[in-house]
Amino acid sequence: PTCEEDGRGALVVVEGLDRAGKSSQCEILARRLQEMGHQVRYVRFPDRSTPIGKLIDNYLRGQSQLDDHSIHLLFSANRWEAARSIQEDIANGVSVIVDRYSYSGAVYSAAKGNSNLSLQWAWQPEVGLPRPDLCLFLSISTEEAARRGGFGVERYENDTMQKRVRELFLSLIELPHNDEICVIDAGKSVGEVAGDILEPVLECMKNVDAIGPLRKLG
Ligand code: Z5A
Ligand code: MG
Repeated sequence: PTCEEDGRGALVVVEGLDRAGKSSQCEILARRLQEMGHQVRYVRFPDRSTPIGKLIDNYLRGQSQLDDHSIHLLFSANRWEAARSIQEDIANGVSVIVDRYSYSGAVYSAAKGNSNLSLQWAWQPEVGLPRPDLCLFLSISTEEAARRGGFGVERYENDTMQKRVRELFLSLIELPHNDEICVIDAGKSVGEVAGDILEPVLECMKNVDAIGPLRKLG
């Protein structure tokens, strides 16, 4: 009964620090929406399956060295290569749930210790990508994240980096034009967080035709 008739789908992005539970929540959300009769696709960035994604994967696993600008642009290119299919799905009434997007892109590059990439510079390649109708920011303290198991072996998985990432995320959220951001307390149980997420997502899906066509990031 809740199947979209001829309206467009919604673009819902899930962002947050490491181990905030983004991937777990995206999976639960996609499944729940499907069970409710909605058409949904789950997309995650980086998408390590494409040729660009494989370069990113090698870099993250420490198997290649790349200039900071270069890897930054690869992360962005990895979103651009998916942009058309996201737009098509949205136009066809499929809602797209995205695990990490442009906010991660800008923040992780700008947080790097000895890089001189500003947040403004890092945002520029994102301009023109499909703009989320809703961005859920899963907020978690560094202490709670630490309780969810130690860091993996990938680049960026260390305390200093995580602290900078957190500060930069918070500075982005406070920008007045970022009205699509909804902060979720991700320190609760998996089930509670899933419940808190569902409501704003359903609200967004209901209102998406009032927003008009999918917008572009500016
Ligand atoms: N990166 C970048 O630099 N530029 C970009 O443009 C993009 C990304 C897109 C890899 O990303 C790196 O790429 C990442 C950012 C950078 N760097 N770092 N560090 P990724 O998305 O592939 O990272 P990941 O390793 O898949 O996921 P994650 O983000 O670290 O985790 P998560 O998805 O937020 O959490 P999870 O996998 O759902 O859960 C983590 C654990 O916590 C797991 O054991 C769960 O069972 C547990 N968990 C989850 N929720 C809960 C609750 N509520 N309570 C208790 N335990 C929980
Ligand atoms: Mg994840």
